Amino acid sequence: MSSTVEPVSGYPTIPKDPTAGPFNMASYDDLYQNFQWEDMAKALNLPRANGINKASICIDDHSPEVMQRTALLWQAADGKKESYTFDDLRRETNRFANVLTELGVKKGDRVFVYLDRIPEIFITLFGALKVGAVIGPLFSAFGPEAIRDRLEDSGAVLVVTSPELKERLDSIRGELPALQHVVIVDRKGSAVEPLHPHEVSYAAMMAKASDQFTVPYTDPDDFSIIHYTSGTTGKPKGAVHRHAAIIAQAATAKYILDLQPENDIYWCTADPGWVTGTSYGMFGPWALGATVLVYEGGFKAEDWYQLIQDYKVTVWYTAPTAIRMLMKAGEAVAKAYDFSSLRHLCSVGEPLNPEAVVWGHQVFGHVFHDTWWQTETGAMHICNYPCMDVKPGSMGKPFPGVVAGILDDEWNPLPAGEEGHLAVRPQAPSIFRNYWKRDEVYQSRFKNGWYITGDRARMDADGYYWFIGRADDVINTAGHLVGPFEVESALIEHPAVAEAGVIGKPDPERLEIVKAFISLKAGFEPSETLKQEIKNFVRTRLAAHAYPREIDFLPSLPKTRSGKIMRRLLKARELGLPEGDTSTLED
Ligand code: 6R9
Repeated sequence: MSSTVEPVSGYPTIPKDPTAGPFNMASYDDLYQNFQWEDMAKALNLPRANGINKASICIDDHSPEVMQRTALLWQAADGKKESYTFDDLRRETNRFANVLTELGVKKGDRVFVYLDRIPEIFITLFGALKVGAVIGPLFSAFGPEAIRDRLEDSGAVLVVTSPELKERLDSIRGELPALQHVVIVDRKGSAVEPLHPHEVSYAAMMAKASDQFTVPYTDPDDFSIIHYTSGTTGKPKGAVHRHAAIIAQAATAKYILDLQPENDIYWCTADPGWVTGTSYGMFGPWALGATVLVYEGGFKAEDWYQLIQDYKVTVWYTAPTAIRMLMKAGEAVAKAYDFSSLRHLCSVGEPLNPEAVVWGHQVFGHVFHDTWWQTETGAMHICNYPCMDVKPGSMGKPFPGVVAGILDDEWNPLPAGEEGHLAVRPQAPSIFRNYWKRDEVYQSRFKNGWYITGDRARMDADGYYWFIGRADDVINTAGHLVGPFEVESALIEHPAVAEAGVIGKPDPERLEIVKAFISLKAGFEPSETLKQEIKNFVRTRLAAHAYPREIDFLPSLPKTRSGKIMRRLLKARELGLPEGDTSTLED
């Protein structure tokens, strides 16, 4: 794979990793030419007598030898450790499937899980998949408004949560008429007895439940999971995936994460509240029978390094902001740890800057392989492969079975070198099947047979893709997408706020931060105290990652004549850029 053009980032190409495993593509081009999704399905022995149920594939249907292998290595924030074999998970998820059946949960019902990163997340999510429920993981940092939007929109009938997180749910319980049951996982023994009539104890129900359960027939097209994702306008939309997505998740876990299940200890740092934490925190790796490490705690360079050393992590999937934070912690910290177990590193969620690729190569002895995909694509789509030379700063090439394109504004393909809309043919089994109850928005994402991703990019003459930016106003802060409208909606609920406009402001560490421009209601004066109060208001109601880290007070906000706040203008002014067309600006 010789390079015919100068690397776009200006950094020299890094030759492919000599330690890439036996599963890697002997020749990317060869696999690309001959690839069939059907072959991938056959390799997973699909479809089976009971169709394609993600839980059966990931948990139950491994060889007797693999069933005894460790599926989950868990470390709590306080250092406590647990481990579960596939067979342990099979019995526990069967029990939870029986609990759900007893509570009357049926195929197609929405079951949400709102827990910290503890083993019960996986037990309850897979238990729910076994009964044919559509699962919805909720990030535990979400506040009441964020969970209300998702539970209300999806019509969830059951939520699994903890006594600690339940308070946030209680405050909006009255707004959720479809919600019938709340299952309380009480690891710390802090639940206040007696429970409310609609609440049940996880431990009590599990103790009585049988560990035998027969997974009913599941059609490849049956919905499996909803992930809410933010757009420019409106509340977050629920991207819905089907059970057949597992084919793409397993294939990409094999070829891109290069997982060799009999040897690897694999660590995905993403929370199951986000698509990376499900597609690659559980589905892909477990479909292959790989051992997954899950850490409950948050980011701290020393803790992360200690985990890699203690668990002898071999394959590591993380995100650019985390890598930049590790860079910031300095090489001296890194030098104190043994990283010799690591053999393959991957990254996702935001553009991976070439400096981070080069730094990773120096510190860990391996290149971070950037992977591009979205909640909507359900699985990795444009990536760097173990067998490929890495051009630092590039997202890599389409996965075999994926056709990508760069399109002009009329949705026609552009030649190499030109910037345009990044689009993919909607043919991978993992591509989303709808936005929950928003079919018209879903349909609007398809043009000329392409799925329009909302990103802008360019392809070079070697077929490598380079990310340019978002085509919309969606903010990417530390790998989390935040819709400006969601933040604006939360802001205007504060009693002092008259109007709010929200933009993403470039940031060296987090890629972007959320910045709000606010005009105050009569009788309120701008002050630092008020800024703090408003920040806190959004932080506790919406989510810790989505609150505005910067706020400017303005006498009024620039609006179109029809009254829409012009975020584009706010951003141009903030960045000192030309204001562009302001003919629609109100007088
Ligand atoms: C998996 C995930 C998707 C959006 C996507 C893009 C950005 C993801 C990227 C990347 C540059 C990469 N993004 N991977 N940008 N390089 N390797 O992150 O899903 O939360 O839906 O975000 O994130 O803008 O469109 P999701």
